[in-house]
Amino acid sequence: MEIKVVKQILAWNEDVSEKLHRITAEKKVAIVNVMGSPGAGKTSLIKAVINGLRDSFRIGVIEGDIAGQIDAEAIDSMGIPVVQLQTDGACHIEAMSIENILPGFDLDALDVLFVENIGNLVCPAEFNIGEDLRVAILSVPEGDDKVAKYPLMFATTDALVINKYDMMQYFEFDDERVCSDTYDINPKARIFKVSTRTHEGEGAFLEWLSSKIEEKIRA
Ligand SMILES: Nc1nc2c(ncn2[C@@H]2O[C@H](COP(=O)(O)OP(=O)(O)O)[C@@H](O)[C@H]2O)c(=O)[nH]1
Ligand SMILES: [Mg+2]
Ligand SMILES: [Zn+2]
Repeated sequence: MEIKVVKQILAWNEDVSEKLHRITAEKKVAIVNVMGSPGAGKTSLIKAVINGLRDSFRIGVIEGDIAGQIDAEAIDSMGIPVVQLQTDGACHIEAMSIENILPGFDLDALDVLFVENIGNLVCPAEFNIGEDLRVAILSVPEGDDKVAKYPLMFATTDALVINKYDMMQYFEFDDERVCSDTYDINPKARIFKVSTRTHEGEGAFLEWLSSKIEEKIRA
Protein backbone atom coordinates (compact mmCIF):
# COMPACT_ATOMS: atom_id res chain seq x y z
CA MET A 1 0.00 0.00 0.00
CA GLU A 2 2.68 2.46 1.02
CA ILE A 3 4.74 1.67 -2.06
CA LYS A 4 1.76 2.47 -4.25
CA VAL A 5 1.33 5.91 -2.67
CA VAL A 6 4.95 6.79 -3.25
CA LYS A 7 4.71 5.74 -6.88
CA GLN A 8 1.67 7.94 -7.40
CA ILE A 9 3.39 10.99 -5.96
CA LEU A 10 6.41 10.39 -8.13
CA ALA A 11 4.22 9.87 -11.20
CA TRP A 12 2.50 13.18 -10.56
CA ASN A 13 5.88 14.83 -10.14
CA GLU A 14 6.85 13.34 -13.52
CA ASP A 15 3.78 14.92 -15.17
CA VAL A 16 4.72 18.37 -13.88
CA SER A 17 8.33 17.79 -14.87
CA GLU A 18 7.22 16.92 -18.42
CA LYS A 19 5.12 20.09 -18.53
CA LEU A 20 8.17 22.11 -17.49
CA HIS A 21 10.14 20.48 -20.32
CA ARG A 22 7.50 21.61 -22.82
CA ILE A 23 7.56 25.18 -21.50
CA THR A 24 11.34 25.45 -21.51
CA ALA A 25 11.61 23.85 -24.96
CA GLU A 26 9.29 26.53 -26.33
CA LYS A 27 11.05 29.34 -24.46
CA LYS A 28 14.50 27.90 -25.15
CA VAL A 29 15.63 27.99 -21.55
CA ALA A 30 17.89 25.31 -20.06
CA ILE A 31 17.29 24.23 -16.46
CA VAL A 32 20.29 22.95 -14.49
CA ASN A 33 19.64 21.06 -11.24
CA VAL A 34 22.61 21.54 -8.89
CA MET A 35 22.77 18.97 -6.11
CA GLY A 36 25.11 17.97 -3.30
CA SER A 37 25.56 17.91 0.48
CA PRO A 38 25.25 21.04 2.60
CA GLY A 39 28.54 22.90 2.19
CA ALA A 40 29.76 20.97 -0.86
CA GLY A 41 30.00 24.20 -2.82
CA LYS A 42 26.72 24.47 -4.73
CA THR A 43 26.42 28.23 -4.27
CA SER A 44 30.15 28.71 -4.89
CA LEU A 45 29.90 26.79 -8.17
CA ILE A 46 26.83 28.75 -9.28
CA LYS A 47 28.72 32.00 -8.54
CA ALA A 48 31.69 30.71 -10.56
CA VAL A 49 29.36 29.92 -13.45
CA ILE A 50 27.80 33.38 -13.25
CA ASN A 51 31.23 35.02 -13.34
CA GLY A 52 32.40 32.79 -16.18
CA LEU A 53 29.32 32.69 -18.38
CA ARG A 54 27.34 35.88 -17.75
CA ASP A 55 28.72 37.46 -20.92
CA SER A 56 27.62 34.43 -22.97
CA PHE A 57 24.23 33.55 -21.50
CA ARG A 58 21.38 35.26 -19.69
CA ILE A 59 21.33 33.53 -16.31
CA GLY A 60 18.68 33.16 -13.60
CA VAL A 61 18.83 31.27 -10.31
CA ILE A 62 16.38 29.55 -7.97
CA GLU A 63 17.89 29.04 -4.53
CA GLY A 64 16.37 26.16 -2.61
CA ASP A 65 16.78 26.10 1.15
CA ILE A 66 14.84 24.79 4.09
CA ALA A 67 14.89 28.29 5.59
CA GLY A 68 16.42 31.72 5.10
CA GLN A 69 17.65 33.59 2.04
CA ILE A 70 21.41 33.83 2.50
CA ASP A 71 22.30 32.28 -0.86
CA ALA A 72 19.66 34.29 -2.75
CA GLU A 73 21.07 37.52 -1.30
CA ALA A 74 24.52 36.55 -2.55
CA ILE A 75 23.22 35.90 -6.08
CA ASP A 76 21.07 39.05 -6.05
CA SER A 77 24.13 41.12 -5.14
CA MET A 78 25.70 39.90 -8.40
CA GLY A 79 22.81 41.47 -10.32
CA ILE A 80 21.31 38.14 -11.37
CA PRO A 81 17.54 37.48 -11.21
CA VAL A 82 16.97 35.10 -8.31
CA VAL A 83 14.06 33.61 -6.38
CA GLN A 84 14.49 32.03 -2.96
CA LEU A 85 12.44 28.86 -2.55
CA GLN A 86 11.93 27.93 1.10
CA THR A 87 10.80 24.34 1.48
CA ASP A 88 9.78 24.75 5.14
CA GLY A 89 11.51 21.59 6.24
CA ALA A 90 11.24 19.49 3.09
CA CYS A 91 14.58 17.96 2.15
CA HIS A 92 14.30 18.18 -1.67
CA ILE A 93 12.66 20.30 -4.38
CA GLU A 94 9.70 18.97 -6.38
CA ALA A 95 8.64 19.95 -9.90
CA MET A 96 5.49 21.67 -8.59
CA SER A 97 7.62 24.27 -6.80
CA ILE A 98 9.48 25.09 -10.00
CA GLU A 99 6.17 25.32 -11.87
CA ASN A 100 4.95 27.86 -9.29
CA ILE A 101 8.13 29.93 -9.43
CA LEU A 102 8.70 29.92 -13.20
CA PRO A 103 6.12 32.66 -14.03
CA GLY A 104 8.14 34.98 -11.76
CA PHE A 105 10.95 34.94 -14.32
CA ASP A 106 10.89 36.61 -17.72
CA LEU A 107 11.65 33.45 -19.69
CA ASP A 108 12.08 35.42 -22.92
CA ALA A 109 15.02 37.13 -21.25
CA LEU A 110 16.69 33.94 -19.95
CA ASP A 111 18.91 31.27 -21.48
CA VAL A 112 19.61 29.18 -18.42
CA LEU A 113 18.08 28.77 -14.99
CA PHE A 114 20.18 27.19 -12.25
CA VAL A 115 18.31 25.51 -9.42
CA GLU A 116 20.32 25.02 -6.23
CA ASN A 117 18.62 22.02 -4.67
CA ILE A 118 18.40 21.35 -0.93
CA GLY A 119 21.72 20.19 0.54
CA ASN A 120 21.21 16.43 0.63
CA LEU A 121 22.73 13.48 -1.21
CA VAL A 122 19.59 11.34 -1.04
CA CYS A 123 16.11 12.35 -2.19
CA PRO A 124 16.83 15.32 -4.50
CA ALA A 125 18.02 12.70 -6.99
CA GLU A 126 14.60 10.99 -6.88
CA PHE A 127 12.65 14.00 -8.15
CA ASN A 128 12.93 15.38 -11.67
CA ILE A 129 12.26 19.11 -11.64
CA GLY A 130 12.08 19.68 -15.39
CA GLU A 131 15.84 19.92 -15.64
CA ASP A 132 17.87 19.46 -18.79
CA LEU A 133 21.04 18.80 -16.87
CA ARG A 134 21.99 17.46 -13.50
CA VAL A 135 25.19 18.52 -11.81
CA ALA A 136 26.17 16.65 -8.63
CA ILE A 137 28.89 18.10 -6.42
CA LEU A 138 31.03 16.05 -4.07
CA SER A 139 33.65 17.94 -2.11
CA VAL A 140 36.95 16.43 -0.98
CA PRO A 141 36.31 16.80 2.80
CA GLU A 142 33.14 14.68 2.50
CA GLY A 143 35.18 11.56 1.78
CA ASP A 144 35.77 9.30 -1.20
CA ASP A 145 33.15 6.69 -0.23
CA LYS A 146 30.10 8.83 -0.96
CA VAL A 147 29.50 7.59 -4.49
CA ALA A 148 29.36 4.04 -3.16
CA LYS A 149 27.08 5.06 -0.28
CA TYR A 150 24.67 7.32 -2.16
CA PRO A 151 24.61 5.76 -5.63
CA LEU A 152 21.39 7.24 -7.05
CA MET A 153 22.70 10.81 -6.94
CA PHE A 154 25.81 9.83 -8.88
CA ALA A 155 24.11 7.33 -11.18
CA THR A 156 21.64 9.91 -12.47
CA THR A 157 23.88 12.94 -12.86
CA ASP A 158 25.22 14.31 -16.14
CA ALA A 159 28.27 15.77 -14.49
CA LEU A 160 30.09 15.14 -11.24
CA VAL A 161 32.07 18.08 -9.93
CA ILE A 162 34.65 17.00 -7.36
CA ASN A 163 35.02 20.31 -5.56
CA LYS A 164 37.55 21.68 -3.04
CA TYR A 165 40.39 20.09 -4.95
CA ASP A 166 42.69 22.58 -3.20
CA MET A 167 42.07 20.51 -0.03
CA MET A 168 43.43 17.25 -1.44
CA GLN A 169 46.65 17.46 0.58
CA TYR A 170 44.72 17.61 3.87
CA PHE A 171 42.40 14.66 3.32
CA GLU A 172 42.87 11.05 2.41
CA PHE A 173 40.70 11.26 -0.64
CA ASP A 174 41.19 8.73 -3.39
CA ASP A 175 39.87 10.56 -6.46
CA GLU A 176 40.50 7.52 -8.66
CA ARG A 177 38.11 5.56 -6.48
CA VAL A 178 35.46 8.24 -6.84
CA CYS A 179 35.87 8.21 -10.62
CA SER A 180 35.74 4.44 -10.95
CA ASP A 181 32.76 4.13 -8.56
CA THR A 182 30.97 6.75 -10.70
CA TYR A 183 31.80 5.19 -14.07
CA ASP A 184 30.65 1.78 -12.75
CA ILE A 185 27.11 3.08 -12.24
CA ASN A 186 27.11 5.93 -14.77
CA PRO A 187 29.50 5.34 -17.68
CA LYS A 188 28.44 8.54 -19.47
CA ALA A 189 29.06 10.87 -16.54
CA ARG A 190 31.48 13.73 -17.09
CA ILE A 191 33.76 14.27 -14.11
CA PHE A 192 35.43 17.60 -13.36
CA LYS A 193 38.02 18.23 -10.65
CA VAL A 194 37.49 21.77 -9.47
CA SER A 195 38.35 24.26 -6.80
CA THR A 196 36.00 27.19 -6.72
CA ARG A 197 38.52 28.80 -4.36
CA THR A 198 41.60 28.65 -6.63
CA HIS A 199 39.50 28.34 -9.83
CA GLU A 200 41.50 25.25 -10.80
CA GLY A 201 39.49 23.13 -13.21
CA GLU A 202 36.62 25.61 -13.60
CA GLY A 203 37.42 26.23 -17.25
CA ALA A 204 36.79 22.65 -18.40
CA PHE A 205 33.51 22.54 -16.50
CA LEU A 206 32.35 25.86 -17.94
CA GLU A 207 33.23 24.72 -21.45
CA TRP A 208 31.17 21.54 -21.07
CA LEU A 209 28.28 23.45 -19.47
CA SER A 210 28.28 26.06 -22.25
CA SER A 211 28.04 23.39 -24.93
CA LYS A 212 25.11 21.75 -23.14
CA ILE A 213 23.26 25.06 -22.70
CA GLU A 214 23.87 25.83 -26.40
CA GLU A 215 22.34 22.46 -27.36
CA LYS A 216 19.13 23.40 -25.58
CA ILE A 217 18.76 27.03 -26.58
CA ARG A 218 19.77 26.55 -30.24
CA ALA A 219 17.53 23.46 -30.63
N1 LIG B 1 38.76 25.35 0.28
C1 LIG B 1 37.66 25.45 -0.47
N2 LIG B 1 36.53 25.88 0.09
C2 LIG B 1 35.43 25.95 -0.70
C3 LIG B 1 35.45 25.59 -2.08
N3 LIG B 1 34.20 25.76 -2.57
C4 LIG B 1 33.44 26.20 -1.56
N4 LIG B 1 34.18 26.34 -0.42
C5 LIG B 1 33.72 26.79 0.90
O1 LIG B 1 32.82 25.84 1.41
C6 LIG B 1 31.79 26.47 2.15
C7 LIG B 1 30.42 26.06 1.61
O2 LIG B 1 30.29 26.55 0.26
P1 LIG B 1 28.87 26.84 -0.38
O3 LIG B 1 29.09 27.22 -1.78
O4 LIG B 1 28.10 27.77 0.48
O5 LIG B 1 28.21 25.37 -0.29
P2 LIG B 1 26.68 24.91 -0.48
O6 LIG B 1 26.11 24.75 0.90
O7 LIG B 1 26.77 23.61 -1.19
O8 LIG B 1 25.99 25.97 -1.29
C8 LIG B 1 32.05 27.97 2.05
O9 LIG B 1 32.73 28.38 3.20
C9 LIG B 1 32.92 28.09 0.81
O10 LIG B 1 33.78 29.19 0.88
C10 LIG B 1 36.69 25.15 -2.62
O11 LIG B 1 36.81 24.79 -3.80
N5 LIG B 1 37.76 25.08 -1.77
MG1 LIG C 1 24.24 27.08 -0.92
ZN1 LIG D 1 13.56 14.86 0.48
